[in-house]
Amino acid sequence: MATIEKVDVLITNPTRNFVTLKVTTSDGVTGLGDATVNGRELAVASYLRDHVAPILIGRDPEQIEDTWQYLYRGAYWRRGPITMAAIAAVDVALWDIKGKTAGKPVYQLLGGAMRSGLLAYGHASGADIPQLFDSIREHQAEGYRAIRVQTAVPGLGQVYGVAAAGSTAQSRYDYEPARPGLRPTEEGWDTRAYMRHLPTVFEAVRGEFGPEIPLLHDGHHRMTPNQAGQLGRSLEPYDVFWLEDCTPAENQEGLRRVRELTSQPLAIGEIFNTVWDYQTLITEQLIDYVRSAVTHTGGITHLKKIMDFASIYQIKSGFHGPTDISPVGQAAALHLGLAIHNFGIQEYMRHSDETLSVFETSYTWKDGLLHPGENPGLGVEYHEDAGASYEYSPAYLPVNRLLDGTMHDW
Ligand code: EZ4
Ligand code: CO
Repeated sequence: MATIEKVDVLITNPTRNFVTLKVTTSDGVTGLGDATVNGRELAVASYLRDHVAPILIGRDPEQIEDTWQYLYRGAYWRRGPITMAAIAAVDVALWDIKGKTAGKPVYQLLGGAMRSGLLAYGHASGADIPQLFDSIREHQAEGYRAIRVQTAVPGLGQVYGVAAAGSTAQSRYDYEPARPGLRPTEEGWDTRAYMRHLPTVFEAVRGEFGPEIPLLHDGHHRMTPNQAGQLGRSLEPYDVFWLEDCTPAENQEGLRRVRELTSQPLAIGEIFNTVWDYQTLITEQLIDYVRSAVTHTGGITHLKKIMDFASIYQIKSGFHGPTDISPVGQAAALHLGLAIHNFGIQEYMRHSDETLSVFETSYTWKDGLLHPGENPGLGVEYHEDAGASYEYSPAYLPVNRLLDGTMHDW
């Protein structure tokens, strides 16, 4: 029996920080897992290096479920983004090893392909309507068949989801919210101004681009349940594919009020880390899409269970795929998405060329569809020399204040 012989934590910053776990077996097989938690990277790196790596040495790399339970139950302290990202990294690295050992892509081990490719959406944004239209056209030219729409709000400065003014398609591609620096930048926010403005944006976009193209929007945790219900109602004429994170869903029961008010499809879960965060949302059918990332929700093993649970309630996947999910995390999402019945849509932002010089991927993008590729395992190679040439440097997500200075959800 091969054993786990070496566990390395690799940190790199090819235009943004990434934490990657590399597990090596006594047979010389290596597996990769993504452990990047945006703005809190070193906490996961320490968790893995100081507390997980030493107890993995000597274990059987084939025992994925046992190792998952060993780390989850064995920590005693349950759940939380740091713990669950660390467990996810180990889990994904072990799936990578199992695939390489079997000579099969991971999706085959998960039951095989359910579809020829994964419908993906990209991020269009603009400071005003003409810029937004240009951005949507650029995405259509890139092959995107579904597009997320975010705009500035009149009277407010930089807000979530809008690419910084003056950035080019190359450097912008796409909206990246973490900013390098020793502390977070501050943004200003007014929910009522946003709620008045957004329906006019969707009216304009539908007028220009017609009824067919799936359009998405992210509310980024900023509304109360009543406000979310009102916004959902005002978007109903524009057939929005999903309204994401309409409230901070820590209070899952709050979504009952949103559902009472609107039939607008809802997506939630990018900051969730276990099935327990979804329990009420799923059993009461209070959402339509699960937004989790493999990276932040305990890995392929745990997110597969969440999706199987969700499938009973006709709830689909819409896995988180921003640039702070590394190419390893993105590949894991693609293998899982290809294999589950209740796949919905996959978020896809292309990584920078620097990132792709460290992480060599084999997933493909064609006619608006992603495919994880046929390489054994995840199909991602990590070039350690290139990675080591980009040193960690602190970067934080912004914080949000209401116009009177009150801290608000960002
Ligand atoms: O703010 O990935 O839907 N996508 C998002 C992202 C998140 C960032 C946080 O790291 O909400 O832009
Ligand atoms: Co989001």
